[in-house]
Amino acid sequence: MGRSLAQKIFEEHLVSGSLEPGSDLAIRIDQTLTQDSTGTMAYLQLEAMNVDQVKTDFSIAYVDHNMLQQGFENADDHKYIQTVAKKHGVHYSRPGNGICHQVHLERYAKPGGTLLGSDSHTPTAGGIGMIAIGAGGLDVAAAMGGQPYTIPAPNVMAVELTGQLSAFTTAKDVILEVLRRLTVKGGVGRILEYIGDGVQSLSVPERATITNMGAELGATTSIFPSDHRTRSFLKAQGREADWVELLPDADAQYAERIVVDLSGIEPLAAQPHSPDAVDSVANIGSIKVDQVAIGSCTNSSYQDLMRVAAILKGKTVHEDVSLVLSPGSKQVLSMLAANGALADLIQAGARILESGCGPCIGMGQAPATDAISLRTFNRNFKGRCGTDSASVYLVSPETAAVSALSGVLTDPREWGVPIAVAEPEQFPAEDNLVVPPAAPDDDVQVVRGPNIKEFPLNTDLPEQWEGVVLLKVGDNITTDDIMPSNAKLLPFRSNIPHLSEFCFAPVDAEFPRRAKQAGGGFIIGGDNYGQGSSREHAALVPLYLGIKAVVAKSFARIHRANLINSGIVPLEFEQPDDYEWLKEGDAIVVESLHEAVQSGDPIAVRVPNRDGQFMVRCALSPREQQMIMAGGRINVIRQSQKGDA
Ligand code: MIC
Ligand code: SF4
Repeated sequence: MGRSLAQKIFEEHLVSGSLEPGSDLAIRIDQTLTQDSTGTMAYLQLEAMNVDQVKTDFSIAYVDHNMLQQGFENADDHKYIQTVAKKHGVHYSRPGNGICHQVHLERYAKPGGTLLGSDSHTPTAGGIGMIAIGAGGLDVAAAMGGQPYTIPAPNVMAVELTGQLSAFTTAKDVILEVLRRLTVKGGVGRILEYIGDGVQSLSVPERATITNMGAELGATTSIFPSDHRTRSFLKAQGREADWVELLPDADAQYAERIVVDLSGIEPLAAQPHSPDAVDSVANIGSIKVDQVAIGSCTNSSYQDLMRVAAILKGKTVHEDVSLVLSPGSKQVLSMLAANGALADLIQAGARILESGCGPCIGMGQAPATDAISLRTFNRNFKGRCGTDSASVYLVSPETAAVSALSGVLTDPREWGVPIAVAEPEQFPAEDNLVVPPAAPDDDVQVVRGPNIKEFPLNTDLPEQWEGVVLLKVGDNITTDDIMPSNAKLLPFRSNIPHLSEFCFAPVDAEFPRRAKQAGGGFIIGGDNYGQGSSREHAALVPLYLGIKAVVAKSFARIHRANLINSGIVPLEFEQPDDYEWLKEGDAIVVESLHEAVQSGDPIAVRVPNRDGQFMVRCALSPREQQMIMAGGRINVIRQSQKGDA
């Protein structure tokens, strides 16, 4: 039977388990990446695991998120990451070098390899033919320590691309079309493998825009073949030696298949406040625009930004629009500077930010009250931009640029003459902002500022729990809802006590007070609970507040793993109707917890104040059971170290 591309790479890296859907799959990890907002925690965990030198082929720590230095906190975190990386064999990408995913694609991603990153958009590297997966910091730390990464074996879905994009329709519109069809939970438990004749019409950076936003589908990852286009990209990066041809077998079997005709795609936009609320730009109409933000790990390629520059050249941004540009990498920004395009952008009124995540994670450039912001980014969750009342639309760079000039949402096809930007034959490939690690026996002092606090640890699972329902939330709750991030909170990613005061702030600002007063309790969630960012703070902060379990209709993949890593039990409703019945303030008693965790059989949960009960299930793999019983993954690792001693 023919094999898919994903299957080939998994088989090559298989440590244990199988690819049979429903079973666990443990793979060897070749490369890891961290970024600074999840990285401090990941390296604290690496230290707690007593890992001296990383065991991967290549590990790198990027600094790209917490770039504003309003106080000492972010600079302290950078220093900690730089020194801890140097000590343990990790490369360090300095602030200014660019966004982890963009830089990794340019300089380090390799077809056929595996990459684990403490950021949900790690699958960007799938654009080059790599199995690249986002995970919590603890899982990445364990991979640095040489442990395999375990996931439930996903189904591989073929996304067959036919035809070719027409002028002014882009890779961004392709992934928005996939999101429109599959929704933000349509990728859960799946890998999207792009196949078909249309694939070769897309360059590597275009493919990476598509795999980047596979994260918004909840997919485990997305992948493109490694073909002649991959070879040209790697050659232009001075890395032709990293190229291998990697294609699915002609008779590859896929669990599911969808067909996307590229020729039929038109300019699209995701409307507030979800990446799957997609409609065509033409249908949405000429709404007035207050802000346009271009860049991010989704749309920062040389060609993306050159097309924007070509549209803006010799023009002026509309007087009511603030246009900000956050380029994804030093490489792209320096190319724009060298060929004059940067001058065209500045002259037109673009406000140029440093290479980093910037407004995408609310690190500055929050829009005005009730503003409409068009962004080439990947997430438009309510409040993420830093302004609760703002409405964010996700669009392509072309739609963004044309609208920045007109002041209203504009279909870029109105621009008329197509813009051709040739793929560069050579990129300036200098890695001078990447600091190599020290030699293993060098004496490196790890610098810890006062902002770096200990992370909470759980205790063994008790046999019985009682507590109240502290909060009931709806479907598709994001980790931005659970533990928001913005310019004010990001500096505290290594300070769980401080962050805990803002847990669930966008949903219910009173939650932390109630949780503390009750000494902890339970959260009730709907479908796809915990979608979005990989931040394990969305598990560690509730743990700190005494949350014992989350009972939900279903969980998003990375967040479920983060809960288990922290020893918080993810319980699923047996009957989704019971979700409707439960109320905030209900008392809950869970008995025979050990049996429930170890057998996976449904158990009854009593609700004494309403004289009722409901059934939940705790379907865990043996490995997950062990972590829950021990109160989290760090405890399991510590116990095994004691056993080894
Ligand atoms: C995001 O896009 O939400 C982030 C910020 O990059 C997160 C990581 C984080 O919360 O630090 C992600 O995508 O995992
Ligand atoms: Fe940074 Fe935004 Fe990409 Fe997250 S999605 S890595 S915040 S640019």
